[in-house]
Amino acid sequence: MQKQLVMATIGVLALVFSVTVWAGERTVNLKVDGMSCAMCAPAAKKAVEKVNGVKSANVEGDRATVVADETVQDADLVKAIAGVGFSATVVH
Ligand SMILES: [Cu+2]
Repeated sequence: MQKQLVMATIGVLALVFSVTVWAGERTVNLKVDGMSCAMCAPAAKKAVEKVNGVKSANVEGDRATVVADETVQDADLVKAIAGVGFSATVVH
């Protein structure tokens, strides 16, 4: 009985741990249109980094690479970029 309880506890902990890892971070790649000068990329980067749950954003050329919490929606990122005047589409 005692042993079963211990095994069950370990099982639950393992499950919680794996879910936590799964619900961790994800990387989203976006194509950003409308960036016409050297100041555009930093503006887009800054806008994306303001989104709640975004860990980091890198913009190079017309591509943005965003590392964010699993809870962050693609639409949140697109909306943030649209907010500073560019149009973004998620690249799969
Ligand atoms: Cu610009």
